Formats: sequence, structure tokens, C-alpha cells
Amino acid sequence: MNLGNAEFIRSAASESDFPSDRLPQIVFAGRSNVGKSSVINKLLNRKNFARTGNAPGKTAHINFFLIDRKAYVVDLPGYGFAKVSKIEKERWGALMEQYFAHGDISLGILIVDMRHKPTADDVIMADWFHGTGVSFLTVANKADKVRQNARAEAINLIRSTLKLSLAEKVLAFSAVTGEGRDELMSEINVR
Ligand SMILES: Nc1nc2c(ncn2[C@@H]2O[C@H](COP(=O)(O)OP(=O)(O)O)[C@@H](O)[C@H]2O)c(=O)[nH]1
Ligand SMILES: [Mg+2]
Repeated sequence: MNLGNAEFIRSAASESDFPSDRLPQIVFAGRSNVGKSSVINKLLNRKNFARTGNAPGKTAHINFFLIDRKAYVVDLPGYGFAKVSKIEKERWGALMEQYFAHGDISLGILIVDMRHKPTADDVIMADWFHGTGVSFLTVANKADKVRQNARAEAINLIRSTLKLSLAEKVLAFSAVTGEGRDELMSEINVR
């Protein structure tokens, strides 16, 4: 799969806008500001393709990018932003339900911040992947901010908090330095 051949398809606010061509979908989830757009840009080798720094609260849309006409990269709306209203949260939940029920997900990528213990919302997202049986891996982003000698502990905290099985991978990643990009690419291509 040529990751360099990527096109934005659409921003979906409801089920009727989801692609219906049954191509595999690689779905990226993470709380607002964790660096989800930056990780996608780094992966695709593009600058500001998936827009970074979106205004939180206006992002309850699912963005679909078609990669090499073979698979979608799916940018789920970020969660966990404190100022989001109850109505927005409900809209987020309803959109997630629709999306996960829709069922063309081939791989989930849960992005967390390597510097911190995963949040309650991150745990909910991991539970969501576990509950729907979608295979997923966790990307520990912002690794450039974590010293080498603190990394093993950070990864263990992520593993235990998200209740990951031994078979579920956690990749150290940095959207700034590109660390972890090759590993993430091979995870995506393998499936
Ligand atoms: N140091 C560091 N900063 C990052 C990294 N990834 C993203 N950021 C910064 O985190 C902020 C949020 O990034 P963005 O991609 O918009 O997050 P999103 O809301 O999850 O899509 C921006 O200021 C990015 O420059 C990373 O790997 N390392
Ligand atoms: Mg974003």
C-alpha cells in the first residue's frame, strides 16, 4: 500500500456519510490534543493533511482518507475535552455507536499520551475496542518528551490501565521525530 497516495474523501456527521464500498478501514482514536492528527500526518508523510489543532467541540465528525484506493484511514473525533457540552458528548456517543456498528473496521489504533496515565475516557475507548472485538494496537505518542529510563514504566502503566492483553501491542511513537513510524507502518500493512 502506497501511503503517499492519500486523498481526503469526506467528513461524516452521520451514518449516511460513511463510505459504503467495504474497503478496510484503519481507525484512529484518541482524546483531543493527544496528537491524533499529527500521527496521521506523520504516517502519511504530509504536513497538515489531517488538520492539527482543530477547535475542540467542533470536531464531532469522522474524517475519511482514502489510501492508495485500497483502504481508509479514519480520523475519529477526539474525546475528553472538558468544555464540551452534554449534548455534544451525546452526539459523539451516538456517532461512535453508528460507526462501530457499521463494521468495516480492520484495525483500531488507540493513541494515548506516553507522558501520562491513560484517562478514564481512554479506558472507555479501549473497552469499546475490546467489547466490539476489533483488533487494535496502542500508540504511545509524544515519546520525544519521555526519557529513555522512564519509558518501560510508562508503557507498563498504559498496559495495566487499559487492561491490555499480552498480545496487544503498545508502540512508542513521536509525531515530531518520526520514531515508531516504520513499526506502525508494518503493523498496518501486515493486516
Ligand atoms: N512533543 C510532541 N508534540 C506533539 C506530538 N504529536 C502532536 N504534538 C502536539 O500536540 C498538539 C495537538 O496535536 P494534534 O495533532 O492537533 O492533536 P489531535 O487533537 O489529537 O488531533 C499540537 O500542538 C502538536 O504539535 C509529539 O509526538 N510530540
Ligand atoms: Mg485532530
